[in-house]
Amino acid sequence: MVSFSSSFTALLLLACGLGPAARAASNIPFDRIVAFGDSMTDTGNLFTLSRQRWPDQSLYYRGRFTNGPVWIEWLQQMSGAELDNLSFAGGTSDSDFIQGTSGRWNGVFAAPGVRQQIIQYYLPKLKSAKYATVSPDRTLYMLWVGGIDISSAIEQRKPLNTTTVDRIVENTISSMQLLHDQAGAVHFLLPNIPSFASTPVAHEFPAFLTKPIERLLPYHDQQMKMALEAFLAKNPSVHVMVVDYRQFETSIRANASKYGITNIVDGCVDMAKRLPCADERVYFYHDGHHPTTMIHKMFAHSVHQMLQRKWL
Ligand SMILES: *[C@@H]1O[C@H](CO)[C@@H](O)[C@H](O)[C@H]1NC(C)=O
Ligand SMILES: *[C@@H]1O[C@H](CO)[C@@H](O)[C@H](O)[C@H]1NC(C)=O
Ligand SMILES: CC(=O)N[C@H]1CO[C@H](CO)[C@@H](O)[C@@H]1O
Repeated sequence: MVSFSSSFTALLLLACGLGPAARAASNIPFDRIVAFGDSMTDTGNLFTLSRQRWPDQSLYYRGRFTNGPVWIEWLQQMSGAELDNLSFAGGTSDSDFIQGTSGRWNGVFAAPGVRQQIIQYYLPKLKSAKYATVSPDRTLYMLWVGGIDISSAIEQRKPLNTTTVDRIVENTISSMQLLHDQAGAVHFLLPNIPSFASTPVAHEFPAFLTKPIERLLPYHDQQMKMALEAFLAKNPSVHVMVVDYRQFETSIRANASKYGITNIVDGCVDMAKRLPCADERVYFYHDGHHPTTMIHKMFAHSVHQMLQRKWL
């Protein structure tokens, strides 16, 4: 059965309850979520790898790159599914393509890319008895790939053009194929690359640098869509849902006051002075790159609704 659910249309943010109501009783058609990606989804893997040196515990919540749980944990809570999280902050599509890193004051740590997260961390685990009972048909594979390839290319002064994006797309598809062939993965969830220009750090960059990056993001969406169509034609049992994260960001920004958000420009913590933030709830960004846990929760809520609608 071929089914391609592209959700590039507006994400509906129905009464985005942030209180107890957000913990919906209903479920998604999966028992398990396996997640690969970067700091948007890391729940402490890089923290463990860095022997608890990064991220800084005085400014971040328990190894998360924000002030509370990240979206995949909120999604886990909302859905009741189990979470197996292989995401590492700083993870690119493939460390052999571009080596991503994460760190600041206490050193810089080389992060496993998504390909390495699969080969070095996930596939070996599948051999253990615990996984014998897990059905691929009840498992959702989440891959959030590409943002770090782009930011690392800039930082490392590597070429950044459509050829770079083509490689990111190829690497993503090849990771999906690997999961399909080696783990029987048939359900994939793929958020697209977050906006770079709207992050607080981007304000430190000249527009001639950020504009071309923003232009590469729709190109990535387009190439990804074509590559996914080919991937689905080759692997007819696979289902893919693409989530438009940038559309989500846009709709939050456009309606910020409705959610009590008064600052969509700055990061809440003062990274230079290493001061925590007084009231995170009015900020979109926790630091120069990452949204607050409240934004994570809103995103999880949208994805939860999409999963309920689309996969049943
Ligand atoms: C991208 O940059 C690389 C290295 O400079 C170059 O080899 C490649 O041809 C460029 N691609 C495009 C589409 O311009
Ligand atoms: C802002 O919220 C309204 C509903 O209150 C919605 O119709 C609109 O699409 C939202 N704006 C954007 C840009 O998503
Ligand atoms: C919070 C959480 O679920 N963390 C887990 C993410 O997945 C890794 C790998 O399976 C576990 O070791 C973590 O405990």
